[in-house]
Amino acid sequence: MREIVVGAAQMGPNQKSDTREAVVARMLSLLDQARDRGCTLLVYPELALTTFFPRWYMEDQAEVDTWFESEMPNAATAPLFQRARDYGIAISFGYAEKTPEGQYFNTQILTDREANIIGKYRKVHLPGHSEYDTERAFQHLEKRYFEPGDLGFPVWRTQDALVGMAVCNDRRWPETYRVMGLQGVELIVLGYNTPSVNSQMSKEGLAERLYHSELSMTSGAYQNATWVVGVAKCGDEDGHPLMAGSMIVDPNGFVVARAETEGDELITHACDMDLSVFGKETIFDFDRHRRIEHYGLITSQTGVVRPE
Ligand code: CDV
Repeated sequence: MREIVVGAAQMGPNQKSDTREAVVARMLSLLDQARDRGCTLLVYPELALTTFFPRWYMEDQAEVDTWFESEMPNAATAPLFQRARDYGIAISFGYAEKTPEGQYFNTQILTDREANIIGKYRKVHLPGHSEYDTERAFQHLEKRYFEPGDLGFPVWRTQDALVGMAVCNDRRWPETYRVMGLQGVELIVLGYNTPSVNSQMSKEGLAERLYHSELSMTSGAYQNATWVVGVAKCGDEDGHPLMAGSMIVDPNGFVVARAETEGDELITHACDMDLSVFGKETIFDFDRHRRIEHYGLITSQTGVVRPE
């Protein structure tokens, strides 16, 4: 059996005033728990090291830069990489990346069990806006602070499986899963920071937000016969509620583990990679059943064009 014991390390809120070191101390505690539960891969959320700073409007680029990491690992995260290496646990987490060329991305990395970074993904689907929006209950300025990811949706062979990544809003887009599905992905790991309320429609609250998140991940898992692990940063962050709902979904679209709190919490599951084989060889055997001659609009057109 090709088994990966996956941990989803849901994190409670990171306040604006929290240091990277204080956040990493909590990540280390989750890593200790993951070791006790036999994990070989531990997944943390999007922007795991800081608060979800795109909720704040900033004009001073020097201030914006304080939320970004210009190298990984760095002094603050070195203890996490060291302990992961000591335990033989691969890790994946999100952070704001500033490249040597001065580009800014919402990034997630994946290591092997020796703590070497073997994969990097940069968020493709950036939600929100780039200028201050007076119509919203709160800001979501990802389009101001990040560029769309430039690495596509690769998958990596590790722990005898094909593993891919996505970040937050990417989980709502079927294209995310399908591009990885076409590379045979067996496990998709993703982190998210999702406000508990829709900033543009206050009546869309926690229940709807949790439902849409689950709907997206379970359907992506089923339609591509892959494991999906979604990990939240949640709770009251800088006075803004983020939803929880971290979960591990099997290749048939069933939730096999689910977080119960809105704080630091580890959920785990021994994921059998071979569970994805049946779906990939039958109803979702892409090679036999896909009809790409009818899918051209998906890559030739971005928005909706209605017939006259
Ligand atoms: N961090 C995110 O990408 N959040 C979005 C919100 C804005 C909807 C999400 O898809 O969860």
